[in-house]
Amino acid sequence: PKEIFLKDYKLPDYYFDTVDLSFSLGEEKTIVSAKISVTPRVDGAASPLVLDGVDLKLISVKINGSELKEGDFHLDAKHLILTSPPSGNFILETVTEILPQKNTSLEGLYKSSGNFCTQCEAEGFRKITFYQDRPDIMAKYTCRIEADKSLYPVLLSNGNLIEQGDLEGGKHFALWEDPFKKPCYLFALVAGPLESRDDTFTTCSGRKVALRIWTPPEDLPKTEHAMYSLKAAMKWDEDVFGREYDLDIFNIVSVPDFNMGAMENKSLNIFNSKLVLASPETATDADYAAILGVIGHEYFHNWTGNRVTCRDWFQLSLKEGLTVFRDQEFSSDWGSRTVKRIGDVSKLRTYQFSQDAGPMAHPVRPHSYIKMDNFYTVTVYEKGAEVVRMYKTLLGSQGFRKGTDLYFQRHDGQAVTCEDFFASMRDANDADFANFLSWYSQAGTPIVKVASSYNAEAHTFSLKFTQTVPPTPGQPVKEPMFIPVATGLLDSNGKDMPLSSIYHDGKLESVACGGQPVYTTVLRVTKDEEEFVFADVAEKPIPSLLRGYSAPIRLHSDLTDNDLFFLLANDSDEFNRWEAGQILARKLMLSQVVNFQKDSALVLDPQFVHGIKCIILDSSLDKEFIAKAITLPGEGEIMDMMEVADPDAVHAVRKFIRKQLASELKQELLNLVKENKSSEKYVFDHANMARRALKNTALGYLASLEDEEITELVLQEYKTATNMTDQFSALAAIAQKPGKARDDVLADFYNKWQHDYLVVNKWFALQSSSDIPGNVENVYKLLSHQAFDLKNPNKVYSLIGGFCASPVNFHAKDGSGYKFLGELVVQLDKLNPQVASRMVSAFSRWKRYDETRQNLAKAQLEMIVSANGLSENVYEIASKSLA
Ligand code: B3K
Ligand code: ZN
Repeated sequence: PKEIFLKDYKLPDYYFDTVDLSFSLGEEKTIVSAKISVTPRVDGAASPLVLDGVDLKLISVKINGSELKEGDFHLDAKHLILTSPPSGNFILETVTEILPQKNTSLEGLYKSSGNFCTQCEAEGFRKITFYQDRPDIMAKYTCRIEADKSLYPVLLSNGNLIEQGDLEGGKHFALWEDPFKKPCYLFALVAGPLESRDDTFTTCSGRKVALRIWTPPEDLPKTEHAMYSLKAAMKWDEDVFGREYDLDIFNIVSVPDFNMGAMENKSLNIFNSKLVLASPETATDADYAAILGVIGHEYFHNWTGNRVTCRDWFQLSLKEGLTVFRDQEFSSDWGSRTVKRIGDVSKLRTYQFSQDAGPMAHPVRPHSYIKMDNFYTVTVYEKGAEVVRMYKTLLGSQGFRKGTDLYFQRHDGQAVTCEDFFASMRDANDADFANFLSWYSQAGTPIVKVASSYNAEAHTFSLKFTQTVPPTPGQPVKEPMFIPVATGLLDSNGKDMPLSSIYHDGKLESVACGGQPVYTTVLRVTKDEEEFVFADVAEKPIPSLLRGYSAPIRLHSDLTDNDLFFLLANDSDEFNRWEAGQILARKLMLSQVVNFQKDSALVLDPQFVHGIKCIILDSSLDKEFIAKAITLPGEGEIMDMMEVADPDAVHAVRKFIRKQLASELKQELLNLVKENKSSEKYVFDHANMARRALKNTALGYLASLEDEEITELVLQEYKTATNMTDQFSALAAIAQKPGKARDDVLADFYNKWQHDYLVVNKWFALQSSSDIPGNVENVYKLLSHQAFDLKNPNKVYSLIGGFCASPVNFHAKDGSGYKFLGELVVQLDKLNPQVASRMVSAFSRWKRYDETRQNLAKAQLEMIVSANGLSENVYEIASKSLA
């Protein structure tokens, strides 16, 4: 397999100006005709034109109307090379044959439950027709689709419908024209028996946009929330970023077979149905929230990704980091900013930190790849979003907005790089960003230590920072990073102290801002070692560091447990209240892991119980915040902090603390359940969601007790639930313990919901991710369940992905979990390399475990790497994991 490097980027020799595509969709094969107007970049230089093409059968190729003969072109498994094209502009026409019905990779053109649909990002367009499949080739497209009218009554593509009509033999056609230039990865086509929910949105300049969400007819009632989300997103982008929609129509299509969440094709977004369809009875609050966020995300791409796109795939974070940031902000403005931030930071810590510390660690802008699909990662997306967030932290809201305005003004219609975004931010604000660009080029999570001291005579308070960035593959030595640390100081009453000025680099810098008192300031840490000294600090403060999680780093402060309990109770920065609780919980869990490994008794610190109790009883707090604050850090996060990860110890400790908390706070938890009963009618708003979250978190704790009465209570909750959030939480609570009650409700749930594949997927995931001893056996059985299908990515993510997410069973010491995954990856790879590659990633941190486990996991990785006909996708992850 060939590795591709950022440093080798070259401008294309040819540009494409217009592309006219024509599809004749058939049951056996599909014929694709393409007519492309080609312009050489440099006049007169007639270098070969290399077109990408995979799994295509070439029928004919013409230049300026005359058919090329053998010798005028060269065909290999991945390319069509025109050896000596004419100098000057010319017209290239190709006809190719493809087999969408046989395409199980779900990349290019394929069939999903009776519908034709496409997925072209990153490099799927080359499976549709011969093309320069790279994002810096931007052209205007038309697309004519011809198909059987009764089987495919709806024919969609990008842009506006300009012509349609009936044809002989029961066929019909539609002609679409997209007035905007676009890279081919944004091309889309859909054909099938779909119906739409229709609505309109009037833009800020008064244009009326038709909105349509397409699904099979029976699913239409479940698109109300998606439509609500779309309209909210359109309005928000106008209000917050000044971005107006640019066409008269916006389509969303929902399909059940899709490799990822969704795709932002110009004016024709295609979605995994689990991110469109929702009803109170079948979808949870988490599903509703995910739909809001992803509908927003794909819509926001219209400006950040489509109007301004990436020069090459190494720049992926230019659109993804920025668009994730935008969807995070959209969801924050919709609900609770703190709770959203907590969720996003937890995700970053659990998945991105782990990736950043393992063999697949790569910078936000990777330096190389074998398969681009492997780089749609938490690093490019979530860490990329943190990088964008840091600009905003440094510039403030207004400065940040000036930066994005300039970015759109300068680059509309262009394919650009991360430096271009950086330059817009800098130039619009005349800002000094020091070494900020290294966030794009250096991998690894910076570790920052802080030591504090108070000088009672001088009334100064000093913070000394030391930073290191750990080595990552290909980057043994790192430069210091530019880390914005938002900081406040609390007085002994827990109130924020006004900040006046800071000594730094031998200068006294004023913090004050136009006479207004300042309570949080952003310290710019740019060196290996650096000191900041706050002046005029009347008493010894407790520092609140990295407020709102102002940089994606691991922070080690010298705060004592008492300081942390104080922050948990008092910090005006709600995020840091949660954070203080998490730091305490992590310390506690790690200390008990040591006890477990020494066979000593596990104990729960009463001060911790008290801290949790205070949070539960604090009626001034947001209920969803309380739910988050009483939830312990995940097992992965704790294992990540250990020399040798010990899944059994971490699991036992987390279970012990949960049960102990439940028993000591039983009454308080019961009260939470009682006081936060759901309203009869399901309402998706923050207040109602928060009540449900708190009640269900309490229920989960209670169910860990051996207590008949509680089992009854949870069963009752299950039976009387009127929405999926409550019903599924109760089911999950009961399913914690093996036994008849568990078996009965699981069977009942399946009977109730077997007709709804999205609910059945939840049922798969709940069972596969269970920590019940020896669960691998159940998962094998579920593989042959009638509702399971290895060809459907959602089912794979639920059953196989779910299993790998349960550390005790996946890392079972007998190797049964590893064997299960190894076998499945090899099978899956033959059907769908992208999905197989996502699954094989579960092995990548094998070196973190003890020797027995290491050997077992390594053997599976070696087996995979040596499998016949292995895809480049899986090869890249597996071989890098072994290296
Ligand atoms: N841009 C797509 C992801 C495409 C993944 C290709 N393997 C979805 C998104 O981030 O919005
Ligand atoms: Zn995206």
